[in-house]
Amino acid sequence: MCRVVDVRQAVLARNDGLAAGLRRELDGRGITAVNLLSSPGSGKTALLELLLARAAGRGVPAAALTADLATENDARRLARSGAPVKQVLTGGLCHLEAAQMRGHLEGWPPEGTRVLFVENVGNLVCPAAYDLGEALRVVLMSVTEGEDKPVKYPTAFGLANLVVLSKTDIGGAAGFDGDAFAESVERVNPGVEVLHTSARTGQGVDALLDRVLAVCEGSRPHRPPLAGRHLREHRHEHGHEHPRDHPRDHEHPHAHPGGPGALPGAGLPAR
Ligand SMILES: Nc1nc2c(ncn2[C@@H]2O[C@H](COP(=O)(O)OP(=O)(O)OP(=O)(O)O)[C@@H](O)[C@H]2O)c(=O)[nH]1
Ligand SMILES: [Mg+2]
Repeated sequence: MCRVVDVRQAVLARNDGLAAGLRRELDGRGITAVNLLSSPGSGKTALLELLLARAAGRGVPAAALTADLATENDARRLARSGAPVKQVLTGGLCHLEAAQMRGHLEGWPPEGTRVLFVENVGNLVCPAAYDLGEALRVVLMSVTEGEDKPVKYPTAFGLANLVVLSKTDIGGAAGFDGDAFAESVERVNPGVEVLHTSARTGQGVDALLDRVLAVCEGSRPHRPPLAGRHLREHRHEHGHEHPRDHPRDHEHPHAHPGGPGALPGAGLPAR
């Protein structure tokens, strides 16, 4: 079991190194990368369709790289905006890695691109561990997924620079409890900004684009290269994260970060 953990940590350490290089490279090319994470179907592509169109409307050159296990459906949808779009087929892999990104960014996107949106594979577990050299990590959750998802997926939500609640147009029909959701987010990522969006009504899309452009313009700090390192420090044999001082040889049933009895945000890094 220890050997499995060692191998996994080595993979993450290698990814961290590549991501750091990629971040510098993208900075040098004047490109701000935005990593979009969510479970399948939360509305990443729908939101990106609008973001690309509105970026074009504001004269901001933007591109999108979208990852999928098996289809090119999302690239087809995004290409309708007229923006440069690339589909990455992961061939069954549940996340994107910095090495794959680097391969796809040779000579692409075109010179002058300012924002590169990266739609990760729909999954709230695997992609959270992999830094892609992004300047901003946005984690989405839709109103039909359950208010407790942030505490159930503390790594994904805890490492977000920005949380998006999507499909707010159907929040009423879904009986969504906004207070419970806000509390759940606050427990794993205190103080993180939460934007409400709807790809149907357009709610929140301009606000989200504003946040992205603020990072581009340097008026908001870039994301620190933290994901892999944090996870290496806190990952256990059974795949959960724990506070730094947590005993490694414990029995499993106990409070996890963000779980019952845990300190708010315990074990998760500052943004
Ligand atoms: N009502 C409503 N439906 C939405 C909204 N955004 C997306 N949808 C619908 O939700 C479904 C999934 O949307 P996608 O944009 O494909 O979601 P995704 O996160 O890109 O999915 P994967 O790439 O498979 O992970 C589609 O049927 C969309 O039309 C929204 O804001 N409101
Ligand atoms: Mg999609």
